[in-house]
Amino acid sequence: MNTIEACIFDLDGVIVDTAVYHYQAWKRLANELGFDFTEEDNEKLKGVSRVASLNLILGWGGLSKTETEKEELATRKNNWYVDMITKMTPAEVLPGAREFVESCKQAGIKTALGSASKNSATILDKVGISHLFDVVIDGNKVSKPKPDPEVFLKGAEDLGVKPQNCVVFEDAIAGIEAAVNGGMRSVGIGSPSTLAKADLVISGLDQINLEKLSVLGPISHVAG
Ligand code: B16
Ligand code: MG
Repeated sequence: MNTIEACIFDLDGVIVDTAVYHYQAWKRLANELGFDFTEEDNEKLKGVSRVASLNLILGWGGLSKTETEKEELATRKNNWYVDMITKMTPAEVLPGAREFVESCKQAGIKTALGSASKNSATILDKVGISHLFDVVIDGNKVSKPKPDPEVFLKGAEDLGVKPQNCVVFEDAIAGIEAAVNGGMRSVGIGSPSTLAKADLVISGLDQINLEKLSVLGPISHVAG
């Protein structure tokens, strides 16, 4: 079995729950445009880029907009979202996330962030965990959305680790598919029925440690 040399973490839904802020900002935009936006709708946007999310929402509202109008709407939503995430605190790191990423680093496993968000630097800074990631690949650095593996392959490349030696942690179906498409093992965060293509599914990073991770493969440099 291939050794595990790097762990690549999605941000929203794995390290922090920014979906609640995306929800509030998209709902406000939809309401201003004259239709409603539910939490169920929001579920479908997890892991989906900002532009793709807007296109879906406009479709649900039965609206058609020009590219210039779409740019203005996406900016409006993002400004509200940024207002909320700049108020985030370290208490908002999801249970077990900080501890697990720290334990990876201590064991000599390299760590990367692999997120669709263009706001990942602000979020990591506000919750005080920027230093836990050797490499950050986000929506500013990639052009192809998950399930394309670009975000994770770039993370592996920048870490200097082969894809087959990486494990991806993801809460979105498209994210698990991106890991599979990139030739990486994956841990799904959520429900086993939804994330059936993941090699292992847990409810959150508080449910895993290095010993449990090692069911996916040997860890090369566990510190003594
Ligand atoms: P932004 P992830 C994703 O984060 C979110 O799940 C998704 O809802 C959001 O639309 C996307 O980031 C883009 O975010 O508007 O900040 O660029 O799960 O890939 O970490
Ligand atoms: Mg996610």
